Amino acid sequence: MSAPTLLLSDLHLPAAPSPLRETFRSFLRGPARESKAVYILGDLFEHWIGDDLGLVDYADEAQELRALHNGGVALYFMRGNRDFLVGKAFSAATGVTLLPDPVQIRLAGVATLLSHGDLYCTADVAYQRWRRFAHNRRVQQIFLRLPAKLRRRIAGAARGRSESDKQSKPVSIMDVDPGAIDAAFRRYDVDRIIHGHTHRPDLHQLEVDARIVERLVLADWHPGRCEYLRCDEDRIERVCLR
Ligand code: LP5
Ligand code: MN
Repeated sequence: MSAPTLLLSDLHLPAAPSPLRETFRSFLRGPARESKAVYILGDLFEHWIGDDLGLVDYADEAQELRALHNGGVALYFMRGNRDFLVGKAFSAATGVTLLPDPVQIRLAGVATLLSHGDLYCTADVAYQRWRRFAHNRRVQQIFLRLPAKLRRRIAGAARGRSESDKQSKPVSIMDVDPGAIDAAFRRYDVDRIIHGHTHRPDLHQLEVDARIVERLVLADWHPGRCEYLRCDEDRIERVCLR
């Protein structure tokens, strides 16, 4: 039997030392080493405000990823809404291939669409407006040229604002929009979508144009629940690290 493919997202690893970071590194030294490919579907980091700073703050993880890549495991990273500024220097340092969002692959014999997931939260209009601004190339270039201290201050302000805004948003708008998901199934003609972001791990079966399709939501990590998805040729399972 061939080695499995592993998927994970929403670890939100802080820049300070933490048990979550240790768990991720032991994942890279353990199960990941026995796999053929690892897909990280965004929000690996609490936030990423430039490869120059991130590669220093997360030097240990970068080194472990590089060792895994050198050992022959294919590594893929899709940017999330916290780490959309991960760039080419990260890829060069770690050997990780950066993926567009969404991307189609064949996984466990099924035509699958991988996404971070925030794209499909279309009812969260304030977020989508922020997303368009923050994904603007020119805005990103200007931000990345700012001094480190100012970038950290802006990121802190954005995180603070996000946390306070979320308190007053209806929970439903922070989930994916059913219409946006249906449209993605049709547009990409896939039978399964795997995404993270919403922190609502689940498996949904739905009908699109008389086809039964699946939406699999990855779990976010927190102390006590750190899990990844293991995909073999004929089955998919969630595996808990601790
Ligand atoms: O991340 P999370 O889970 O808290 O909530 C998300 C949405 N929020 C975000 C914002 C990020 O957390 C901020 C990350 C900072 C990264 C560093 C980059 C710094 C700027 C770079 C510019 C190129 O993604 C949240 C969703 C929620 O998911 C569920 O889907 O609701 O959306 C919001 O909260 C958006 C707010 O409603 C509006 C925007 C707040 C930002 C205000 C900017 C402040 C100063 C910035 C100056 C450039
Ligand atoms: Mn996210």
